Amino acid sequence: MASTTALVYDEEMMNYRLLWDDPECAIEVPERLSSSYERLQHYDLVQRCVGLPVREATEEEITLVHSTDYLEIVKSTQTMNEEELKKTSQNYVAAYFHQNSYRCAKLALGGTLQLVDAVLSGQVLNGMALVRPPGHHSQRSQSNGFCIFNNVAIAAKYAQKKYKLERILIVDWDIHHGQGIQYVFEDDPSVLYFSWHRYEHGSFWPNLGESDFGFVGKDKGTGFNINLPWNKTGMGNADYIAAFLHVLLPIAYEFDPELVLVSSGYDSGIGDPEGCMRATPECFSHLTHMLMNLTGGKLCVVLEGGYHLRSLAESVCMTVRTLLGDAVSRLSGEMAPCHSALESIQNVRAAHAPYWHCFSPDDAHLVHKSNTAGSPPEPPQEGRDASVFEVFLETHMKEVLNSTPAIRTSAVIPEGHTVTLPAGVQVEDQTASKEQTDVIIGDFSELLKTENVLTSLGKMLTVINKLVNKQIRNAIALSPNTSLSAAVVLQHALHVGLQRVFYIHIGDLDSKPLLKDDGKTFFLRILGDEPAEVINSKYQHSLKWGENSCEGSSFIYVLLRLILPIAYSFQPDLILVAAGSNRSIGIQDISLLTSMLQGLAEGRMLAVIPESESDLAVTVSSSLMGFSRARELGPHKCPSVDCMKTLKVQLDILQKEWKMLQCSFG
Ligand code: X5A
Ligand code: ZN
Repeated sequence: MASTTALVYDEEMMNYRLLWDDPECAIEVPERLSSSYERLQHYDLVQRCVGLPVREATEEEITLVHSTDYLEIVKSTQTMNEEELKKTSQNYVAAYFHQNSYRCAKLALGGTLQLVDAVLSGQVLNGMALVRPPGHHSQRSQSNGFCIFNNVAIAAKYAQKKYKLERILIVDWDIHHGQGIQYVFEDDPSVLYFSWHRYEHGSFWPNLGESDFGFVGKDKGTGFNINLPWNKTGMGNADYIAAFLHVLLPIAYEFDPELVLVSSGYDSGIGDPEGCMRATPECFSHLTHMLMNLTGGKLCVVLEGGYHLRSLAESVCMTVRTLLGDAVSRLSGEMAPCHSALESIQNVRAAHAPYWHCFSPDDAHLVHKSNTAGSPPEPPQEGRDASVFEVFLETHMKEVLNSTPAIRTSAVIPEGHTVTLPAGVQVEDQTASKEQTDVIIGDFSELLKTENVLTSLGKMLTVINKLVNKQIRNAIALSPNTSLSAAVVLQHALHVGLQRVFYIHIGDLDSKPLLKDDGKTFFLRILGDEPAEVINSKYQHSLKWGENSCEGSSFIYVLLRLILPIAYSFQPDLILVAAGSNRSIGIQDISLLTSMLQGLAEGRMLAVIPESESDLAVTVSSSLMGFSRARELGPHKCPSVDCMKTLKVQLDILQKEWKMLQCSFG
């Protein structure tokens, strides 16, 4: 399967601009495209992508969404003088036309469709279209909010028609509500539309009642339109990640799309004069990564807004890097969603509880209006000028953009053992120095009986050293005793200076890990239904997720609602996943776990797998290589009511410590 990334760009889309004075439209400038493209070149990202030419969209394609009357009006702007252009523009809200607008709008749409074709024909895995004019505000017979043709809405119609797709997800992370997309699909259950947007209780543009959380779609499309209004400015990384984990992703996995389209506006990023939000560029890596595990990775990202040129360009680069499979950078800032974000998240979950199994009836109580009295103070507004953010981003990106290791995945395979791992996995044959192995032998002498075990442990230590030095990104180790190996590895990782290790053990433990409650390790054990000794403390948690009490393939809910939020709160610099016998979750779920967790710790992960389990080893290593992107499993089942109740009890306890678990403020 193709694992390449397409990039659609043509500087011809810079050939139109605002000709008269209009402060509202002045921010939508041609340089939005060139500065993004130049930044992509600066990071050597352009050459790593498959360049796709744009083309003009046909009239037939345009009229998949727009009326012929409107098409004729747009067409007629080609020959208008400035006076006439201005007059035509004034018939619409926040719109402007230029003699080249029609041509550029056809290229923007055609470019978007080129990307859809490349992804759905299997020529590439995913891609991004850098286009203008944007699309998500335009409507059947109206230009609106700088948008002329609705690129993403038409792309969805086109994909349905040409490739007979039955379920398409549109994720609109632009800071404005894409009301144009909502109107096209509001009664259509085959297209799930998610949008978050600056709303401020309706006082922010486009000031529509139907942008609020209570609008969930209509007729057959009821439940398939998700609006997450932000009622305060200053939303940041934690708020966006929480929105994905607690609202979008549970529904998205339940919906099980065949294609994901992103209305990718970067006016939701820091420094943008429209959005006034605070998400830093690497946040878009995380958002992108979280969508790459749906649909087997088929993801088309299409530019919408974004008006702070530097912020826009850096965020575009973070998106493209992630599409290419580079390691996801660590998120900066305190990982706790703000009060107002939690209020919005709770409201949208409540509004959608009747339509989606992933939300329990417990979620169904509404908050209605915000009760500002007594709520904690919000962070101060960023009322500073654009150059302040320029300076911030200059230093910030240097800290964030760490190099991706040259080798993606290493494997430690015991002597005399044969297993065929996916192409590209590098077998480790170097054992750690005597000094290093001696330290370990000291601590674990009783357990280290055979030469074989010692050699293979020595190689695991080498692998940890290489992970720390960024020579490799992740690794798999086959082991005769996974608990012991994990304990040794953990000890060594902390010894060589890692600060926080997130350790997940699935199934039986042959030997107890030596854990200190010093905050350097978070230990999560996933057990089945059988009785077992359970110790829970701040940094140790046992999760019962058995096959009897919790049906198969519903594990995604635990992953989204419990494991990832704790991991995001804990901010590990290594992820250790070990599997023992008597596991209660299947191979596909383990692969989903390792795929999603690669968004943390800069992708630094070691998976320790029992040596006898070749199938598991192959699946996990292909997840580590970035090949398997879940979604060959069919729709995710929903856990039983009992199971959800058990989960809820655990969440209530844990969320006092781990703020990213919160999805309500009550
Ligand atoms: C595509 C986009 C914004 C329009 C704002 C009008 N449009 N005030 O971001
Ligand atoms: Zn926007």
